[in-house]
Amino acid sequence: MSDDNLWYEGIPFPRVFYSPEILRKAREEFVMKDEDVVTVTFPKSGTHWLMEILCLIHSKGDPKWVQSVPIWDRSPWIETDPGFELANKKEGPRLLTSHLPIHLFPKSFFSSKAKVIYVIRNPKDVIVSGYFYWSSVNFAKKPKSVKQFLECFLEGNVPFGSWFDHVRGWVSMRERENFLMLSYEELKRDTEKTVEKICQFLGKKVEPEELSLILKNSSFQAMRENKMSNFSVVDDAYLVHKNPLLRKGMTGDWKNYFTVAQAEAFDKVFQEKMADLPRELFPWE
Ligand code: PPS
Repeated sequence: MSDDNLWYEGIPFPRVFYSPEILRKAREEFVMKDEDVVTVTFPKSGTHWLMEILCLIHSKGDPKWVQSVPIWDRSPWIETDPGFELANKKEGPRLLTSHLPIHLFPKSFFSSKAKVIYVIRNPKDVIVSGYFYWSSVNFAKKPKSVKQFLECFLEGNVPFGSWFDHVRGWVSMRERENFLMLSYEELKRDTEKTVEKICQFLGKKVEPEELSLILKNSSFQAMRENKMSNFSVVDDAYLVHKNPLLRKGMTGDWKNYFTVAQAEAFDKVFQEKMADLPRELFPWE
């Protein structure tokens, strides 16, 4: 099992499930359809949570689908080797997923009416979540410590590259009608209101009892227990620790891992790189 990253166009990718050929095809050849709904995130920002919510909105809260089909088959990753093939085979309105930065995203999206929902999360929590995740799987280079992962993160030397570039790129889409930007923090703070916002964006009406089923079946606890969403069906060869995905599911866990000096240094870089963007885009402390 490789313990390194794959580099493509100057960006590190996990070595397992990714190839230059499919990354090129995802951008140049993937045909986005007007009815597609795509979850897009920088890793560890709440991707799987949104995927589960979208699947449950689709099934009107009925958990049968989310409990019988692996999450990556319900909403395939456009840029992975298996996901690209599966997404191409899917008929009808598709749920799709991507961690791609905007400049590597399928070109066909930009002339389509397909909808993208982009989730951002406090990057300090993304770092902590990422440190534990990449240490627990055999997909990519393993970080040695939170400190080292933080340094690599600031250099953009982590899977999918620079968080700052990823966010800047996607945030530039925020005025588009077919683009919705959400934060992990708002999903946590008021899940019900955020799910209603998603339904409105999708033009879907859900009844109150359907909404409560969506909330119940996409909760942290329900997802942790759902073998189709909690990585139980991932081959053991890829895992160092069981259940690397649903770790804590909280906001502000960075406070347990960052030193005061590290937090201050991070805030300084954040200020320098993101100063020109409205602060309200980043709803965390
Ligand atoms: S990945 O592998 O990049 O796609 O990971 P991603 O799904 O983006 O992020 C994983 C983190 O999201 C948390 N998570 C949830 N939080 C609250 N509620 C629900 N239902 C939920 N599902 C996933 C998960 O616990 C990871 O965060 P950490 O901080 O590591 O716990």
